Amino acid sequence: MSDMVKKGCAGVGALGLFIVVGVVATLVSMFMNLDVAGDDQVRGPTSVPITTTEPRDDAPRPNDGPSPSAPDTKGDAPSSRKGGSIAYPNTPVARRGNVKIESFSSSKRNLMKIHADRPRTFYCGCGFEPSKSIDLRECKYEIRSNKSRASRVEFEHVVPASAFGHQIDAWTKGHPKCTSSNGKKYKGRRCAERASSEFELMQADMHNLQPAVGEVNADRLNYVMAELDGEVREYGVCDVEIRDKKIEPRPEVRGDIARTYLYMDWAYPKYHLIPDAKQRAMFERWAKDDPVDSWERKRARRVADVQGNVNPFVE
Ligand SMILES: [Ca+2]
Ligand SMILES: [Ca+2]
Repeated sequence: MSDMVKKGCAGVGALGLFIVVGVVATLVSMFMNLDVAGDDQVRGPTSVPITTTEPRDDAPRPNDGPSPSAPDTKGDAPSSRKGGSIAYPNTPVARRGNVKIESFSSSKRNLMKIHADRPRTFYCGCGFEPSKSIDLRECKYEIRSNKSRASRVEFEHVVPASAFGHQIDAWTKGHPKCTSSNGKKYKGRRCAERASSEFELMQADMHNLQPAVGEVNADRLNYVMAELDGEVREYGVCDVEIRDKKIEPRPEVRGDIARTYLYMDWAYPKYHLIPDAKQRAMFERWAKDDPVDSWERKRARRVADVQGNVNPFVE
């Protein structure tokens, strides 16, 4: 073989080796890229650092339950617990609810002043006088059955007093303080009012109280908020339906009611006043469909001025 042919063969060999190395490097690079892409596809929440500061949903919560003893001072996150999208402010629990107004009767007096420039009942929109009498004809209200209570305004608990009262021992079991002058023991709401300052404060929380036609208040009892089929009118033109232990309020106050429930659930978390995700979803929808208006905001601020705590869902 001539020198020229030998040099040519060596050159072709070197070029071949170079091409092989290049192809292998390209394949390795492609493989690595594929691998990275695959890693991205499977990378999910597990790659996000898991924080352990929030208590687990199923962790024991020593402050839960009906005992009105030590106040619950930890923050909590019921919005995530119940699957809601309206966030609960992380205010310490001891500063959320009413700790100032100690009697229901003083709340009622305060609320008559708060509503003085807008004396309209909540469910039916009937006007009322400082004397608490209602002009039923003006609002085309028709009495269903209870004439004396239909003619007077009463302050109604939007979240019923029994919803939290039933979780207080004095209500369900009685208390040594609950003995009549004739020696007879009693329980229920009267005993909770006498023996539980925690119940008194919750019952007197003005954010949860609205003026209502007494008859509607009487018929509502402790029934839950709901959407009912049909539009029966048992109270004249007033768009409120009460049946099957449920109440459907008019659309104009559904957001106000939702924000009251959210407030009560947030302010007094151990009572779980929005008991499940379905109710919470309904209230969140109501809150969205009936946003805060100027009167609702004005009223909440007046209540906060007197009572000392805000409803953050109305701010
Ligand atoms: Ca209706
Ligand atoms: Ca409204």
